[in-house]
Amino acid sequence: MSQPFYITTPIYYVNAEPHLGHAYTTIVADVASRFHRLAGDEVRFQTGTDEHGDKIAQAAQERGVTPQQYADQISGKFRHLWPELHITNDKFIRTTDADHKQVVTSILQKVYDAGDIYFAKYGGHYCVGCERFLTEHEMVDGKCPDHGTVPVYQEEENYFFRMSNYTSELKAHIEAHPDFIRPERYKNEVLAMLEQGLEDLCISRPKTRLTWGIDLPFDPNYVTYVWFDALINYLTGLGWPDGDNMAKFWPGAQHLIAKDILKPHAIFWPTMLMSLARAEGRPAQEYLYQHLNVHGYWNVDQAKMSKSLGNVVRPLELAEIYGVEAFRYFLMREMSFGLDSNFSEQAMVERYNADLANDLGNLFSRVLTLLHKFRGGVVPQGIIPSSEEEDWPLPEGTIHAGVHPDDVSPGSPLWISPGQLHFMAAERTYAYENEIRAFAFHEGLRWVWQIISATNKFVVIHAPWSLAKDPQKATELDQVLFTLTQLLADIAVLIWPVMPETAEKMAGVLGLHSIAPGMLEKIKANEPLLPVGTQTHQPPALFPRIDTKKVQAKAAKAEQKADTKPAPQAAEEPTEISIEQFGQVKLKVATVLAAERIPKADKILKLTLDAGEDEPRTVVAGVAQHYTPEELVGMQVVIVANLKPAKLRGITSQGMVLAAVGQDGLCVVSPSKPTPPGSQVR
Ligand code: ME8
Repeated sequence: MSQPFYITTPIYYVNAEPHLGHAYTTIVADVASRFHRLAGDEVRFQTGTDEHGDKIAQAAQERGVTPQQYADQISGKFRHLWPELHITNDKFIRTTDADHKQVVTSILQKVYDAGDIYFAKYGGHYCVGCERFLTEHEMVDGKCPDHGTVPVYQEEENYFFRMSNYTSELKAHIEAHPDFIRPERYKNEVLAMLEQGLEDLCISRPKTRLTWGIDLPFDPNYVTYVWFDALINYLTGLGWPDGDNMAKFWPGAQHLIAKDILKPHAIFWPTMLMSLARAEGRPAQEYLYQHLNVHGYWNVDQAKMSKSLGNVVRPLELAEIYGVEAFRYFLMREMSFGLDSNFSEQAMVERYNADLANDLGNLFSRVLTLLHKFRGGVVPQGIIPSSEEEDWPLPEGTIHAGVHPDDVSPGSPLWISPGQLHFMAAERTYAYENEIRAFAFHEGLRWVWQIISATNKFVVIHAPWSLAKDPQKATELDQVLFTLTQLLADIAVLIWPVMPETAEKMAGVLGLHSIAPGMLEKIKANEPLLPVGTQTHQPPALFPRIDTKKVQAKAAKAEQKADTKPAPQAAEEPTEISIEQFGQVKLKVATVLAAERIPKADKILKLTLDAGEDEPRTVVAGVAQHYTPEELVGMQVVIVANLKPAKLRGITSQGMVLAAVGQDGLCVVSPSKPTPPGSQVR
């Protein structure tokens, strides 16, 4: 049944140019939108830019332009990038749009009139990077864990939103709707925050400090706090309060964000919506969004992307080298939605060659070349048999029907009949659909690649070139080529949300006019997409192979450059150090979450450690000749936590594991009793 689907990305700050992270979120939203269009749903997809607040005012000031000029310039960069990445948003919203200002003003007034906003004095630790006050609990060693900066203590009179009043109502909603926030790990994180209790939210900034914002309707001396302003964009874009789109799309609203802005979306926003519902005398359920979908962070070459590390990935540069389609595919296939992922050009090239050039590209050109060679490029007579109807001749020594499609894994010696291949494609399409609906894109693509592998195997098993030699086998050859061509059409439909241009190119060559709603249903129902007699065209090379040697050489050169930086002079070894000097070394307990061998390195292991921090750390340790990875997992170790990161074999090591060097070899230092990760060692 067709359902309206409303998806939003965060509105991005205009203090920095678009990078890999922004591109990923927006591509995910595009893939989800395209999938829902393909499934016949009515879709609305919104993205945009967040333009008020301290950060933008500061960035504009540094460049000597007005905040509006600066916002216009950077917002334009985002707006122009999206079509280049084949993004099909229906709306691009800016928080400086007049209608948005109007909506924010009106919601503020309603919430104020209903008694949920009050005036009070407050002192707190303000992080400009986060644009919010951090609680003591959130700070690590007195710093913002996300920005590594010391928040500024500020005391002033401000307006506050009674967020704390909604703590139990929000908790009850999350518990009653387990997929309100997904994947589950983020739901648990939010429940833990609620468990600690909520403070009220400061929602104003005095104009003496900041003028770049929307005026509070009930006090002209203040502007609205940027998050209260920004979150409301999701309603403005639908024409709140009574645009047609509001009634149609808001009940199915889905937000998409990365983990960095979980708290504003999972706590500020739903409590704001609950308050708005209360102010209007409506049940909160009518205003709460349907799902918050949270993904992890992209790191680059194992390190956090940052200007200072010079590793910020610009989406267009990659798209220019590898093509937009391959770039979109890589991002969707590589990241397990919800977890962090590492970006490297090397990995991208490997996936490109394996999945796109070898599996998909070869299959496409191979099948069409055979079809042209033996049947003039015309889809021959054939059927999609049900398993009962199928009476396919058995080659000697093979196992026949009754084989479950799950057993037909690439490389297995099992036989696949045409009926089984079609049946498998239908089954995998159901699985693909479920995964994409649940935002598990990498899993969805895995199912599609199983179809591609099985089809490649089908070519080898049935060897059309041998069938063609025997005139008695003409009907068999027809059926094999019919099945293969239908499978190419199925695959084109399934990859369309991720690689629309490639899919349309494939469809055009196959004589399928367009990829349209209803096709997914046909594949699931085992109905052919291509009528018998369809004339196909000669296949173009979809994904020419990339020379990995060239990419490796480029990476080696970059690494060499980094390694040849002059080494610091070895200082004369002091015999004694002061307690202050020792105090500079931060030692911490950490638990080994994972340990992996590193190809072509027999002395070192890559360890993933829980050091009681927001994210696990990667540390490269020279213990491979003394411990197996399995022995280390679960073990507690002591690390030097403030050692300058160093790159070893292309991996950035964020610390050092302590070990005693005895006569019998090396022995990792471990606390004598289980100790919470992150505990200091003194
Ligand atoms: O937070 N990996 O804007 P922002 C994955 N204006 N995704 C990343 C990423 C990375 N390394 N870096 C950024 C804001 N992103 C607010 C939002 S919404 C009402 C206001 C993506 O420009 C990801 O989607 O800092 C993340 O949540 C977002 O960019 C943050 O964008």
